[in-house]
Amino acid sequence: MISEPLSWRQLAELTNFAIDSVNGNTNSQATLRLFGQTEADVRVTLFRDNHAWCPYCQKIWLWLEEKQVPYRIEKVTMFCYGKKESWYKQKVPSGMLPAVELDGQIITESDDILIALERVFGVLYRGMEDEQVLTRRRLERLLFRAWCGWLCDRAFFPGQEQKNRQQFIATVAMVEEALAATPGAYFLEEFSTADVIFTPYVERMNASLYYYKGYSLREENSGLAAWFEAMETRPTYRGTQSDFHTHVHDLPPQMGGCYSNGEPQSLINQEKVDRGDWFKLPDVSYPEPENSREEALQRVIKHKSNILKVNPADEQLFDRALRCALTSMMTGESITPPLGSDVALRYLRDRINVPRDMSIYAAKRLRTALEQTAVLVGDAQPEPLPIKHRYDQNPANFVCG
Ligand SMILES: N[C@@H](CCC(=O)N[C@@H](CS)C(=O)NCC(=O)O)C(=O)O
Repeated sequence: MISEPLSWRQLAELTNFAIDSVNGNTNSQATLRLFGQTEADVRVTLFRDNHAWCPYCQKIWLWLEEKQVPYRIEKVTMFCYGKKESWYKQKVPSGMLPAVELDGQIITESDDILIALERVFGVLYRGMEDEQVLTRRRLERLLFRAWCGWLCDRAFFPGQEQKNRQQFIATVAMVEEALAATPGAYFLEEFSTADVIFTPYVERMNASLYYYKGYSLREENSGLAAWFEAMETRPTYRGTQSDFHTHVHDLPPQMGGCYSNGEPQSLINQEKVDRGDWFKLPDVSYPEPENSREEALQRVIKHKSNILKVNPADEQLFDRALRCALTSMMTGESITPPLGSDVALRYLRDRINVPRDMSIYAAKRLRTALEQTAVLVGDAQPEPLPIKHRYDQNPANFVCG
């Protein structure tokens, strides 16, 4: 039984988590990816958003990782969470993401980017303009529109919510049919560009419909369930994969609003996503890696001074509270944090961003430790996360060497 939290030095001794960001598995921290090649082989720079929230960026990111094309990464701020870098506006005046620089030429629009990359590096099983891929691409856009039509509609008129839901479910049935038509779990006979195209929004649909509409895409559709499972066998996908909490709170500013239907199941799901148990959410199904706690600890230690700085609480009070939570995460011992630190701990709980900060299971461990420590001193909640912007996540606060 211990009553004092470990010091930062003692905590640091409990983790030796490290990744090879350049040649190891797909990860959100890399600024250079070589896949065993040399810097002289790099012909591509990917400009993507800082937080890994932009779905179109995820598409290009995943494709480059699957093809193991050596590339550099430049991270850019999205309008909804800070000021767009002027150097980027000089390259891409609209400021839109993603973009790539391929042999010195700037290309925008994710589909055009993939087509240009395919011409140089070859296709991912089948190309963007292949008839079978084109059919899947059209289906993905249909699903996207049905999703927006449900998620982003306030449904003022009687019956509108039900109509939107039915429209979405009818479109999902077409997706299920397409998946059932192939021998394996993917959209074509093998993993391909078609899977890359579906990934970003299907992941966001799974999270947002669960939370705002009480509808569990992954649990209610066997084809998509198998597809997610197959995707999660790929280290490339695992490296780009986000979680429910991150998505449901990054989407509103990007989508111009996401509207809850207020139904009992939605309220239950909202409680689970916001307050836990995060291990009971259908956002991941592969087994938890053994070192998820070490990963979470290492990531907090790395960004400790910025985490303390941006927290609204007194720095000393939060320093101790955070060490209580981390000690509890690593040792299993509950240690009561200072009175008044419950809001501060939950402020951080709400801002762990997957995969930007850490992988999905590490985030679940850290959120759980923060919540279990906070509850020892109170149930006060921080202000709800903003829905029109996410300036609270301005990357300028986290610039580090
Ligand atoms: N059609 C474009 C859409 C790209 C797009 O909408 N990008 C958004 C982010 S998801 C963007 O850059 N918005 C400007 C910003 O948020 O800064 C594509 O496929 O690349």
